[in-house]
Amino acid sequence: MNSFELLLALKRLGYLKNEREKLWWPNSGSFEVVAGAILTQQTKWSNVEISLANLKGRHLLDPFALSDADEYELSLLIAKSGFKSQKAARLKRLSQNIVADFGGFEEFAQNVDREWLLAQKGVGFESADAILCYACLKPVMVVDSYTNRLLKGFGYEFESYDELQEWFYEGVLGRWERVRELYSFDIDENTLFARFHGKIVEFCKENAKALDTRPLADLM
Ligand code: 39A
Repeated sequence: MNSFELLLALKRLGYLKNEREKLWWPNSGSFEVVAGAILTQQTKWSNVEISLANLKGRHLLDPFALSDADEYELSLLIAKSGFKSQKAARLKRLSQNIVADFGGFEEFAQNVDREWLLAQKGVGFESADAILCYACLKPVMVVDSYTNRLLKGFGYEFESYDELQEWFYEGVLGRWERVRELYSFDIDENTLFARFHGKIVEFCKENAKALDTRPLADLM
């Protein structure tokens, strides 16, 4: 199997089922995704939504406002997402670095690279790629625990994050004309990878129980 065939299978099953957001991640292209990528580490997305709503209510979904926020107050607003002190400190420091190195979110989104993101405290491969794909709208595929789980179900074991990510790139970028034919609109690489990752998360969440007990071939 290649990643194009996986894309086809997920599309045939009807994913994305939630079409509210074209890029799947709510408010893609905004600073909110940067905050969400940190908050979502080791917790459920429903908890992140509560934290993000709290930050929004205090006008803190902005790198300048977060840079100046009181860290303790911040930790209370994001408490639902867990690791509240650590995440508050990391959010604040990341915001300060965005302001210091780029001067604002738009400049950050245009100019940041993976190396800069990976040098930030608390930003690993998955968070860096989520920020690149969904906040900065770059053609990057996010690889997470759902992705690993799904591919393992097909008997694939990858040695590293980069190797698994490369598997995704190879399978679809080498068949771009066929990818384009799957969509009723003119799809670009960012949109494809953003939605592809969303399909995987939706599928794994919907089939969480079955994935533990039944062969993947029965579900696809
Ligand atoms: N685990 C997740 C999600 N589940 C999600 N959505 C649903 C919308 N996002 C954006 C990130 N991580």
